[in-house]
Amino acid sequence: MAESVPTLTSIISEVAEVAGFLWQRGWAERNAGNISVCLKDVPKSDFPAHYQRVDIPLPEIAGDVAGMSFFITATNHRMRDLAHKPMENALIIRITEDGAAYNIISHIGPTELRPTSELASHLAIHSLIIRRGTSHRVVMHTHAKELIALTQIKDLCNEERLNKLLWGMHPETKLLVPDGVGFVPYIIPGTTALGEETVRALENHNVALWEKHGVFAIGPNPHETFDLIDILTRSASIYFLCRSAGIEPEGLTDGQIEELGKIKF
Ligand code: 2HA
Ligand code: ZN
Repeated sequence: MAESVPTLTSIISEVAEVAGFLWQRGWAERNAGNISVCLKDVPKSDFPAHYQRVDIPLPEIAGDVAGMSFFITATNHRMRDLAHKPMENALIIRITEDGAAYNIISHIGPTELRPTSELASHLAIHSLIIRRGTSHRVVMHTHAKELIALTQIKDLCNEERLNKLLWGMHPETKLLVPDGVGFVPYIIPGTTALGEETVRALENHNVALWEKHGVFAIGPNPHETFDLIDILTRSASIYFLCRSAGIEPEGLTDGQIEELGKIKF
């Protein structure tokens, strides 16, 4: 799939389009969910020349992303509104050179937008991506109800069992999400501890399920990040379709999943 051209305008319109998908899927009630995009590849000339130079302190030093800018959804705003008016429901922040604070770059005005309540998790994950040096730029959190429902089943709150179930419901899940999901036991939303556990879960995966809360995914652009969540929810939906028809789904065998793992997609 073609990489999106990293201009600020194209990034903002792609985030807006995907925000609409999250709403349409029923994964983004009220202010639910948040998206951030690292703008390190965007040309400097794309950025507004003027911005508020107030330093807003961060709870933890974000050294790995010091000096970097992010397009990030605003706290207490709706995905369905962002889909139509991205710059009224999201903002650009720049982390200060010492990593101790951020400035709001784009938004000058009375509405005083502030970044998502999950800023700590977003910055911790972007820091992980920077340390890894991969082409991932997008961090996406949504309340994908099909995946949340899986984490309501105590027996499934385990990475091995979750991945066996998700891969077993459809062969393409293993092909398209070969590393599966990480699992984060329940932690209060918006906390640094939740960010730390999410980073741990994403060490070996591009998707982490938050127990009884939602999903976090990372990817190179908004569409491909959405795809990961979309594919996993298809598997979860097949599981629940079978269960609601009174069938315990058989799933693919370990051998079939292993065989799929050898295919380069
Ligand atoms: O943005 O989804 O987890 C609101 C949330 C918090
Ligand atoms: Zn949430």
